[in-house]
Amino acid sequence: MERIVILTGAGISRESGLDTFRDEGGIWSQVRLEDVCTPEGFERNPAMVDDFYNHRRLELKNVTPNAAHSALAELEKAYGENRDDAFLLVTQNIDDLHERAGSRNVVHMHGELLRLRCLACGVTPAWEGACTRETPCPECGQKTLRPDVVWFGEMPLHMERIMQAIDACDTFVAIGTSATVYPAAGFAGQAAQHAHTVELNLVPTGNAQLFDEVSYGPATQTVPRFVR
Ligand code: BV8
Repeated sequence: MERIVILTGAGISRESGLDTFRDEGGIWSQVRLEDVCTPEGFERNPAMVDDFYNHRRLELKNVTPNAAHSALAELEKAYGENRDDAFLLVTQNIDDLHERAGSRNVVHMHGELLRLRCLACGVTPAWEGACTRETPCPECGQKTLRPDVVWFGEMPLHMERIMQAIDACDTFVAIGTSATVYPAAGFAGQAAQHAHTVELNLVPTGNAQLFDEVSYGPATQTVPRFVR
């Protein structure tokens, strides 16, 4: 069976009602990345960062997966027990829409919105509600919780596993990502050395010339068509 790696970005969740980052009116036009998506920003004003992620947790409760998420879950079913990442879904997104659509082999390289991390004892509890500076860690009781997401300047997660899967894949598909943020933006170039590459995005990205196959338009149209 052909081995496939799929990389998704904020664009796949756009039609579920979640803002992207860099489109017009996107998240980085509403709040400064430096203030809410860096360790320095958290150091400077943790309450502002708490508010930013509490707002997104609340928003996530009111949205549902769309046809693009469902199409990827369908595609994964064809891989059955899917031994050794023959099908791997790598997402830059911190929402849980892939999982709620039924995807199983999902790697969140930028962490997860519905998880916290305790800076004192290291536990990463699932977290649906609001987290503030007064929220005690469920494990050690200390008030040292932060969002379990990867900020700029922090090491993305599961990189070795992702690199191995890309090196071994026959097909690499990038969906709904502007190819702006590294190291994710470098995956297409790595795959293009040996695999068939596909870009499914609203519009061509800066990586467009790296792709053998492209389809531009809303993900709820391009992804089900690609999967069929
Ligand atoms: C790191 C946190 C090193 C969670 C995010 C070169 C190499 C390595 C690093 C760097 C490098 N150059 C610069 C860096 C540093 C930096 C970086 O890349 N900066 C950029 C801005 C130049 N990278 C990092 O800091 C990374 N860490 O490299 O660590 C290291 C090494 C050793 C030890 C320690 C450290 C960490 C990056 C992770 C940052 N965290 N998020 C959160 O709050 O969400 S990144 C942020 O951008 C988002 O989370 C998202 O994950 C990411 C990418 O955005 P996209 O998903 O692509 O979204 P965007 O809005 O940009 O685009 C949406 C797309 O969808 C568009 O193309 C649009 O056309 C399309 N679209 C819209 N609607 C639809 C659609 N498509 C289809 N259908 C639609 N309806």
